[in-house]
Amino acid sequence: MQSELRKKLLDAFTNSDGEYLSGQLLGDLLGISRAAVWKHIEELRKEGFELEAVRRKGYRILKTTKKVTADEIRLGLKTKFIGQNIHYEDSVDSTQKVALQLGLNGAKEGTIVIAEEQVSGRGRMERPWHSPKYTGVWMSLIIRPNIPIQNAPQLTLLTAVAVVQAIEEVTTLSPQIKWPNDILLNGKKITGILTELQAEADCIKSIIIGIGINVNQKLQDYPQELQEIATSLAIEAKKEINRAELIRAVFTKFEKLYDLYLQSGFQPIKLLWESYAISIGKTITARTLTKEIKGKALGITEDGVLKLEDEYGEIHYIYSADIDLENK
Ligand code: BTX
Repeated sequence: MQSELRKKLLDAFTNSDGEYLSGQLLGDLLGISRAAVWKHIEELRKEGFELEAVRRKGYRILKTTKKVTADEIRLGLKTKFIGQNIHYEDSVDSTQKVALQLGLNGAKEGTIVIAEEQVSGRGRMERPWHSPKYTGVWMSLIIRPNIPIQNAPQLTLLTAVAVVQAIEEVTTLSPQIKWPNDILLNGKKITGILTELQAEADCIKSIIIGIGINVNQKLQDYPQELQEIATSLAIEAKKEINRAELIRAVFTKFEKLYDLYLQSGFQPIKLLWESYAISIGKTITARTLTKEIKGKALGITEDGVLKLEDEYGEIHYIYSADIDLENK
Protein backbone atom coordinates (compact mmCIF):
# COMPACT_ATOMS: atom_id res chain seq x y z
CA MET A 1 0.00 0.00 0.00
CA GLN A 2 1.07 3.57 -0.65
CA SER A 3 2.32 5.63 2.28
CA GLU A 4 0.42 8.77 3.27
CA LEU A 5 3.52 10.84 2.41
CA ARG A 6 3.65 9.41 -1.09
CA LYS A 7 -0.04 10.22 -1.55
CA LYS A 8 0.55 13.81 -0.45
CA LEU A 9 3.50 14.16 -2.82
CA LEU A 10 1.50 12.89 -5.80
CA ASP A 11 -1.46 15.09 -4.87
CA ALA A 12 0.90 18.09 -4.88
CA PHE A 13 2.00 17.20 -8.43
CA THR A 14 -1.65 16.65 -9.41
CA ASN A 15 -2.57 20.13 -8.21
CA SER A 16 0.49 21.84 -9.69
CA ASP A 17 -0.76 21.49 -13.27
CA GLY A 18 2.71 20.79 -14.62
CA GLU A 19 4.40 23.71 -12.80
CA TYR A 20 7.67 23.17 -10.92
CA LEU A 21 7.42 22.42 -7.22
CA SER A 22 10.44 23.34 -5.11
CA GLY A 23 12.02 20.88 -2.72
CA GLN A 24 11.42 23.37 0.08
CA LEU A 25 7.70 23.67 -0.70
CA LEU A 26 7.29 19.90 -0.97
CA GLY A 27 9.22 19.41 2.27
CA ASP A 28 6.92 21.89 4.05
CA LEU A 29 3.80 20.27 2.61
CA LEU A 30 4.88 16.80 3.65
CA GLY A 31 6.55 17.84 6.89
CA ILE A 32 9.88 16.28 5.88
CA SER A 33 13.36 17.51 4.93
CA ARG A 34 14.41 18.36 1.38
CA ALA A 35 16.71 15.34 1.42
CA ALA A 36 13.75 13.13 2.30
CA VAL A 37 11.77 14.69 -0.57
CA TRP A 38 14.66 13.86 -2.89
CA LYS A 39 14.50 10.22 -1.72
CA HIS A 40 10.83 10.01 -2.68
CA ILE A 41 11.63 11.54 -6.06
CA GLU A 42 14.30 8.90 -6.64
CA GLU A 43 11.83 6.16 -5.77
CA LEU A 44 9.37 7.53 -8.31
CA ARG A 45 12.16 7.54 -10.90
CA LYS A 46 12.97 3.92 -10.13
CA GLU A 47 9.29 3.11 -10.63
CA GLY A 48 9.52 4.54 -14.15
CA PHE A 49 8.40 8.16 -13.81
CA GLU A 50 10.48 10.72 -15.68
CA LEU A 51 11.04 13.70 -13.39
CA GLU A 52 12.84 16.90 -14.21
CA ALA A 53 14.81 18.67 -11.49
CA VAL A 54 15.85 22.26 -12.18
CA ARG A 55 17.93 24.33 -9.76
CA ARG A 56 16.03 27.12 -8.01
CA LYS A 57 12.78 25.94 -9.62
CA GLY A 58 12.22 22.44 -8.34
CA TYR A 59 10.68 19.27 -9.68
CA ARG A 60 8.05 18.41 -12.21
CA ILE A 61 6.82 15.18 -13.75
CA LEU A 62 7.52 14.88 -17.46
CA LYS A 63 6.37 11.36 -18.19
CA THR A 64 4.45 8.73 -16.31
CA THR A 65 5.13 5.00 -16.24
CA LYS A 66 2.34 3.60 -18.42
CA LYS A 67 1.81 1.01 -15.69
CA VAL A 68 -1.10 0.96 -13.27
CA THR A 69 0.86 1.26 -10.04
CA ALA A 70 -0.71 2.94 -7.02
CA ASP A 71 1.46 6.03 -7.69
CA GLU A 72 0.47 6.21 -11.34
CA ILE A 73 -3.25 6.01 -10.54
CA ARG A 74 -2.91 8.50 -7.69
CA LEU A 75 -1.51 11.19 -9.98
CA GLY A 76 -4.71 13.02 -10.93
CA LEU A 77 -7.09 11.07 -8.68
CA LYS A 78 -9.74 13.23 -7.04
CA THR A 79 -12.07 10.77 -5.31
CA LYS A 80 -13.01 10.77 -1.63
CA PHE A 81 -12.69 7.07 -0.87
CA ILE A 82 -12.75 4.88 -4.00
CA GLY A 83 -9.12 4.08 -4.81
CA GLN A 84 -7.73 5.94 -1.83
CA ASN A 85 -6.04 2.68 -0.87
CA ILE A 86 -4.53 0.73 -3.73
CA HIS A 87 -2.85 -2.64 -3.48
CA TYR A 88 -0.80 -3.13 -6.66
CA GLU A 89 0.84 -6.32 -7.89
CA ASP A 90 2.75 -7.09 -11.04
CA SER A 91 1.22 -10.55 -11.34
CA VAL A 92 -1.42 -12.38 -9.29
CA ASP A 93 -3.57 -15.45 -9.74
CA SER A 94 -6.77 -13.41 -9.31
CA THR A 95 -7.30 -9.94 -7.83
CA GLN A 96 -10.58 -11.30 -6.39
CA LYS A 97 -8.64 -13.71 -4.21
CA VAL A 98 -6.27 -11.03 -2.91
CA ALA A 99 -9.17 -8.64 -2.28
CA LEU A 100 -11.10 -11.30 -0.41
CA GLN A 101 -8.15 -11.75 1.95
CA LEU A 102 -7.69 -7.99 2.42
CA GLY A 103 -11.44 -7.67 3.02
CA LEU A 104 -11.34 -10.34 5.72
CA ASN A 105 -8.41 -8.50 7.31
CA GLY A 106 -10.52 -5.33 7.57
CA ALA A 107 -9.49 -3.35 4.47
CA LYS A 108 -11.30 -0.02 4.27
CA GLU A 109 -14.24 0.60 1.96
CA GLY A 110 -13.00 1.73 -1.43
CA THR A 111 -9.78 -0.33 -1.29
CA ILE A 112 -8.63 -1.52 -4.72
CA VAL A 113 -6.55 -4.53 -5.67
CA ILE A 114 -5.05 -4.17 -9.14
CA ALA A 115 -2.59 -6.23 -11.13
CA GLU A 116 -0.80 -5.93 -14.44
CA GLU A 117 -1.57 -9.58 -15.12
CA GLN A 118 -3.73 -12.37 -13.74
CA VAL A 119 -2.66 -15.93 -14.34
CA SER A 120 -5.96 -17.43 -13.15
CA GLY A 121 -8.38 -14.56 -13.67
CA ARG A 122 -11.94 -15.82 -13.45
CA GLY A 123 -15.44 -14.97 -14.50
CA ARG A 124 -18.73 -16.28 -13.20
CA MET A 125 -19.01 -19.98 -12.37
CA GLU A 126 -15.21 -20.31 -12.34
CA ARG A 127 -14.95 -19.60 -16.06
CA PRO A 128 -11.49 -18.31 -17.03
CA TRP A 129 -10.94 -14.60 -17.69
CA HIS A 130 -8.09 -13.86 -20.06
CA SER A 131 -5.94 -11.16 -18.40
CA PRO A 132 -2.64 -10.64 -20.26
CA LYS A 133 0.12 -8.36 -18.97
CA TYR A 134 0.13 -4.55 -19.31
CA THR A 135 -2.85 -4.49 -21.65
CA GLY A 136 -6.01 -4.41 -19.58
CA VAL A 137 -7.50 -3.28 -16.32
CA TRP A 138 -7.80 -6.19 -13.92
CA MET A 139 -9.00 -4.97 -10.57
CA SER A 140 -11.21 -5.70 -7.57
CA LEU A 141 -12.99 -3.13 -5.43
CA ILE A 142 -13.97 -3.70 -1.80
CA ILE A 143 -17.14 -2.00 -0.57
CA ARG A 144 -19.18 -2.39 2.60
CA PRO A 145 -22.68 -1.09 1.93
CA ASN A 146 -25.37 -1.33 4.57
CA ILE A 147 -28.03 -2.87 2.30
CA PRO A 148 -30.12 -6.05 2.37
CA ILE A 149 -28.26 -9.06 0.97
CA GLN A 150 -30.77 -9.56 -1.84
CA ASN A 151 -29.95 -6.10 -3.22
CA ALA A 152 -26.28 -6.95 -3.78
CA PRO A 153 -26.77 -7.75 -7.53
CA GLN A 154 -27.78 -4.10 -8.01
CA LEU A 155 -24.14 -3.24 -7.45
CA THR A 156 -23.19 -5.21 -10.56
CA LEU A 157 -25.56 -3.06 -12.60
CA LEU A 158 -24.27 0.11 -10.93
CA THR A 159 -20.70 -0.90 -11.75
CA ALA A 160 -21.62 -1.53 -15.39
CA VAL A 161 -23.03 2.01 -15.63
CA ALA A 162 -19.86 3.44 -14.04
CA VAL A 163 -17.61 1.59 -16.49
CA VAL A 164 -19.70 2.65 -19.51
CA GLN A 165 -19.63 6.28 -18.38
CA ALA A 166 -15.87 6.11 -17.80
CA ILE A 167 -15.26 4.63 -21.26
CA GLU A 168 -17.46 7.34 -22.77
CA GLU A 169 -15.45 10.00 -20.97
CA VAL A 170 -11.98 8.74 -21.86
CA THR A 171 -12.71 7.60 -25.44
CA THR A 172 -15.24 8.56 -28.10
CA LEU A 173 -16.80 5.09 -27.94
CA SER A 174 -20.37 4.33 -26.83
CA PRO A 175 -20.56 0.89 -25.22
CA GLN A 176 -23.78 -0.95 -24.38
CA ILE A 177 -24.69 -3.24 -21.52
CA LYS A 178 -25.97 -6.79 -21.87
CA TRP A 179 -27.71 -7.98 -18.72
CA PRO A 180 -26.33 -8.49 -16.20
CA ASN A 181 -22.62 -7.92 -16.47
CA ASP A 182 -21.31 -7.71 -20.03
CA ILE A 183 -20.27 -4.46 -21.63
CA LEU A 184 -20.17 -4.68 -25.40
CA LEU A 185 -18.83 -2.70 -28.32
CA ASN A 186 -20.08 -3.72 -31.74
CA GLY A 187 -21.52 -6.86 -30.18
CA LYS A 188 -18.18 -7.98 -28.70
CA LYS A 189 -17.24 -8.12 -25.04
CA ILE A 190 -15.08 -5.30 -23.72
CA THR A 191 -15.69 -5.71 -19.98
CA GLY A 192 -16.78 -8.36 -17.52
CA ILE A 193 -17.91 -7.74 -13.95
CA LEU A 194 -17.93 -10.32 -11.18
CA THR A 195 -19.64 -9.47 -7.89
CA GLU A 196 -18.87 -11.64 -4.88
CA LEU A 197 -20.42 -11.32 -1.48
CA GLN A 198 -19.13 -12.00 2.02
CA ALA A 199 -22.10 -12.12 4.31
CA GLU A 200 -23.06 -13.31 7.77
CA ALA A 201 -26.63 -14.46 8.40
CA ASP A 202 -28.52 -11.45 7.14
CA CYS A 203 -25.81 -8.82 6.97
CA ILE A 204 -23.25 -7.99 4.31
CA LYS A 205 -19.66 -7.86 5.52
CA SER A 206 -18.18 -6.85 2.21
CA ILE A 207 -18.80 -6.99 -1.49
CA ILE A 208 -15.91 -7.54 -3.86
CA ILE A 209 -16.53 -6.24 -7.33
CA GLY A 210 -14.13 -7.61 -9.93
CA ILE A 211 -13.80 -5.53 -13.07
CA GLY A 212 -11.95 -6.70 -16.17
CA ILE A 213 -11.63 -4.18 -19.00
CA ASN A 214 -9.93 -5.03 -22.29
CA VAL A 215 -7.97 -1.89 -23.05
CA ASN A 216 -4.91 -2.16 -25.27
CA GLN A 217 -5.00 -5.75 -26.56
CA LYS A 218 -4.64 -6.38 -30.26
CA LEU A 219 -6.82 -9.04 -31.82
CA GLN A 220 -3.89 -11.47 -32.02
CA ASP A 221 -3.36 -11.13 -28.25
CA TYR A 222 -6.54 -13.15 -27.74
CA PRO A 223 -6.64 -16.93 -27.97
CA GLN A 224 -8.52 -18.18 -31.03
CA GLU A 225 -11.72 -18.93 -29.12
CA LEU A 226 -12.00 -15.35 -27.86
CA GLN A 227 -11.22 -13.55 -31.11
CA GLU A 228 -14.85 -13.90 -32.24
CA ILE A 229 -16.42 -12.65 -29.03
CA ALA A 230 -13.93 -10.21 -27.47
CA THR A 231 -12.58 -6.83 -28.45
CA SER A 232 -10.59 -4.04 -26.78
CA LEU A 233 -10.92 -0.28 -26.49
CA ALA A 234 -7.77 0.16 -28.60
CA ILE A 235 -9.11 -2.08 -31.37
CA GLU A 236 -12.38 -0.14 -31.46
CA ALA A 237 -10.91 3.35 -31.01
CA LYS A 238 -7.94 2.56 -33.25
CA LYS A 239 -5.51 4.07 -30.77
CA GLU A 240 -3.85 3.23 -27.48
CA ILE A 241 -5.76 4.23 -24.36
CA ASN A 242 -4.16 5.46 -21.12
CA ARG A 243 -5.15 2.80 -18.59
CA ALA A 244 -4.53 4.93 -15.48
CA GLU A 245 -6.76 7.69 -16.83
CA LEU A 246 -9.50 5.16 -17.51
CA ILE A 247 -9.16 3.71 -14.01
CA ARG A 248 -9.43 7.16 -12.40
CA ALA A 249 -12.55 7.79 -14.47
CA VAL A 250 -14.07 4.46 -13.32
CA PHE A 251 -13.34 5.38 -9.68
CA THR A 252 -14.90 8.84 -10.06
CA LYS A 253 -18.02 7.60 -11.83
CA PHE A 254 -18.44 4.69 -9.42
CA GLU A 255 -18.12 6.91 -6.35
CA LYS A 256 -20.73 9.34 -7.68
CA LEU A 257 -23.21 6.56 -8.53
CA TYR A 258 -22.57 4.71 -5.29
CA ASP A 259 -23.23 7.86 -3.22
CA LEU A 260 -26.42 8.41 -5.21
CA TYR A 261 -27.43 4.77 -4.68
CA LEU A 262 -26.89 4.91 -0.91
CA GLN A 263 -28.90 8.14 -0.69
CA SER A 264 -31.71 7.54 -3.18
CA GLY A 265 -31.83 3.79 -3.76
CA PHE A 266 -31.71 1.84 -6.99
CA GLN A 267 -34.29 3.78 -9.02
CA PRO A 268 -31.94 6.44 -10.50
CA ILE A 269 -29.31 3.77 -11.25
CA LYS A 270 -31.97 1.61 -12.93
CA LEU A 271 -32.90 4.46 -15.27
CA LEU A 272 -29.28 5.03 -16.21
CA TRP A 273 -28.68 1.31 -16.68
CA GLU A 274 -31.71 1.03 -18.97
CA SER A 275 -30.47 3.90 -21.10
CA TYR A 276 -27.38 1.82 -21.93
CA ALA A 277 -29.03 -1.61 -22.11
CA ILE A 278 -28.87 -3.46 -25.39
CA SER A 279 -31.26 -6.33 -24.66
CA ILE A 280 -34.38 -4.56 -23.44
CA GLY A 281 -37.31 -4.89 -25.88
CA LYS A 282 -35.48 -7.58 -27.85
CA THR A 283 -36.01 -11.29 -28.21
CA ILE A 284 -33.39 -13.09 -26.21
CA THR A 285 -32.57 -16.53 -24.89
CA ALA A 286 -31.70 -16.79 -21.23
CA ARG A 287 -29.66 -19.86 -20.31
CA THR A 288 -29.86 -20.53 -16.58
CA LEU A 289 -28.19 -23.46 -14.83
CA THR A 290 -31.30 -25.57 -15.21
CA LYS A 291 -33.20 -24.33 -18.29
CA GLU A 292 -33.34 -22.20 -21.38
CA ILE A 293 -36.07 -19.61 -21.85
CA LYS A 294 -36.68 -17.66 -25.01
CA GLY A 295 -38.74 -14.51 -24.95
CA LYS A 296 -38.89 -10.76 -25.04
CA ALA A 297 -36.80 -8.91 -22.46
CA LEU A 298 -39.27 -6.50 -20.86
CA GLY A 299 -36.83 -4.74 -18.56
CA ILE A 300 -35.40 -5.10 -15.09
CA THR A 301 -37.26 -4.96 -11.81
CA GLU A 302 -36.51 -2.62 -8.93
CA ASP A 303 -34.12 -5.30 -7.68
CA GLY A 304 -32.20 -5.58 -10.93
CA VAL A 305 -33.85 -8.88 -11.87
CA LEU A 306 -34.45 -9.46 -15.59
CA LYS A 307 -38.11 -9.73 -16.66
CA LEU A 308 -38.76 -11.97 -19.64
CA GLU A 309 -42.06 -12.68 -21.44
CA ASP A 310 -42.17 -16.00 -23.30
CA GLU A 311 -44.25 -16.75 -26.38
CA TYR A 312 -47.24 -17.79 -24.24
CA GLY A 313 -47.27 -14.47 -22.44
CA GLU A 314 -45.88 -15.96 -19.25
CA ILE A 315 -43.51 -13.67 -17.32
CA HIS A 316 -40.24 -15.12 -16.03
CA TYR A 317 -37.94 -13.47 -13.51
CA ILE A 318 -34.30 -14.26 -14.22
CA TYR A 319 -31.82 -13.88 -11.38
CA SER A 320 -28.76 -15.28 -13.07
CA ALA A 321 -28.20 -16.45 -16.65
CA ASP A 322 -26.20 -16.09 -19.81
CA ILE A 323 -28.03 -14.14 -22.46
CA ASP A 324 -27.98 -14.65 -26.21
CA LEU A 325 -29.39 -11.85 -28.32
CA GLU A 326 -31.46 -12.97 -31.31
CA ASN A 327 -30.15 -10.34 -33.70
CA LYS A 328 -26.97 -8.65 -32.58
P1 BTX B 1 -18.41 -14.25 -17.39
O1 BTX B 1 -18.59 -15.59 -16.76
O2 BTX B 1 -19.63 -13.47 -17.75
O3 BTX B 1 -17.51 -14.35 -18.68
C1 BTX B 1 -16.49 -15.31 -18.81
C2 BTX B 1 -16.39 -15.69 -20.28
O4 BTX B 1 -15.98 -14.57 -21.06
C3 BTX B 1 -15.36 -16.78 -20.56
O5 BTX B 1 -15.95 -18.05 -20.47
C4 BTX B 1 -14.90 -16.46 -21.98
O6 BTX B 1 -15.80 -17.00 -22.93
C5 BTX B 1 -15.05 -14.96 -22.07
N1 BTX B 1 -13.79 -14.25 -21.79
C6 BTX B 1 -12.70 -14.63 -21.07
N2 BTX B 1 -11.77 -13.68 -21.04
C7 BTX B 1 -12.25 -12.64 -21.74
C8 BTX B 1 -11.77 -11.33 -22.06
N3 BTX B 1 -10.58 -10.87 -21.62
N4 BTX B 1 -12.56 -10.55 -22.82
C9 BTX B 1 -13.76 -10.95 -23.28
N5 BTX B 1 -14.28 -12.16 -23.00
C10 BTX B 1 -13.54 -13.00 -22.24
C11 BTX B 1 -17.22 -12.10 -16.56
O7 BTX B 1 -17.55 -13.42 -16.35
C12 BTX B 1 -16.56 -11.53 -15.32
C13 BTX B 1 -15.09 -11.28 -15.51
C14 BTX B 1 -14.47 -10.58 -14.33
C15 BTX B 1 -13.00 -10.43 -14.49
C16 BTX B 1 -12.39 -9.62 -13.39
S1 BTX B 1 -10.77 -9.14 -13.73
C17 BTX B 1 -10.51 -8.66 -12.12
C18 BTX B 1 -11.21 -9.67 -11.23
N6 BTX B 1 -10.36 -10.78 -10.91
C19 BTX B 1 -10.81 -11.93 -11.44
O8 BTX B 1 -10.26 -13.03 -11.31
N7 BTX B 1 -11.96 -11.69 -12.09
C20 BTX B 1 -12.34 -10.30 -12.02
